[in-house]
Amino acid sequence: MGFTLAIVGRPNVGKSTLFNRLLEQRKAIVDDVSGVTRDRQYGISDWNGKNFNVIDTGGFVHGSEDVFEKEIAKQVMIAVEEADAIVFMVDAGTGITHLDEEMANVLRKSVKPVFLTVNKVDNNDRMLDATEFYSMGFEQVYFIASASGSGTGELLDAVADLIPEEKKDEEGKDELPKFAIIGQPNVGKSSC
Ligand SMILES: Nc1nc2c(ncn2[C@@H]2O[C@H](COP(=O)(O)OP(=O)(O)O)[C@@H](O)[C@H]2O)c(=O)[nH]1
Ligand SMILES: [Mg+2]
Repeated sequence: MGFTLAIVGRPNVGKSTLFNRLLEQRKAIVDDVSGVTRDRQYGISDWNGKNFNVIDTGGFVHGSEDVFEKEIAKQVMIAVEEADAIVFMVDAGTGITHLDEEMANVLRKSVKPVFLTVNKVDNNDRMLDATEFYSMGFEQVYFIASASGSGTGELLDAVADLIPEEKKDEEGKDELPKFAIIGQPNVGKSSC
């Protein structure tokens, strides 16, 4: 199955834009309307020669504020369960919102690494505003602009650092397992 990175955050912060950038294809629907990506989307990305799965989580538009928040909290928990690491995305354009705080409360309880990722840091002014997100108390904070790709390299370096190297021999070829399967043929399924 390999390493899995989940992108979570309230609607419209730019999760699908980052997801598409990681996949280098426009798979997720990106839209100005909140909650366009309804379901989770799965893709495979690679960085520094390391492959990993990416989950783009959706937002929800139906229901009361209460239902909405519960659904988002549920999504976050599912993503956290499925993932090895989490990109928690927030928006430098809007600053910290109530929903960001709610999600942060869920994510602070996670034992998995969380990268607080402040998106839409398009320019220096935005960078100044974005520093308010340090107050959320996450150890790892990254400032990016998914639309242009600015800052995404540093984030991906940090993600890739968590992924173990695949074993290679001196010639760079994938190392084959150094054991043989012995026994009578066709006596049962191999468990290897
Ligand atoms: N200014 C700016 N807008 C962005 C950036 N990344 C995404 N957006 C815009 O934010 C809106 C929501 O993006 P989307 O990826 O659908 O957000 P999601 O709901 O979190 O998946 C779209 O209009 C994007 O073009 C960015 O780095 N800078
Ligand atoms: Mg989306």
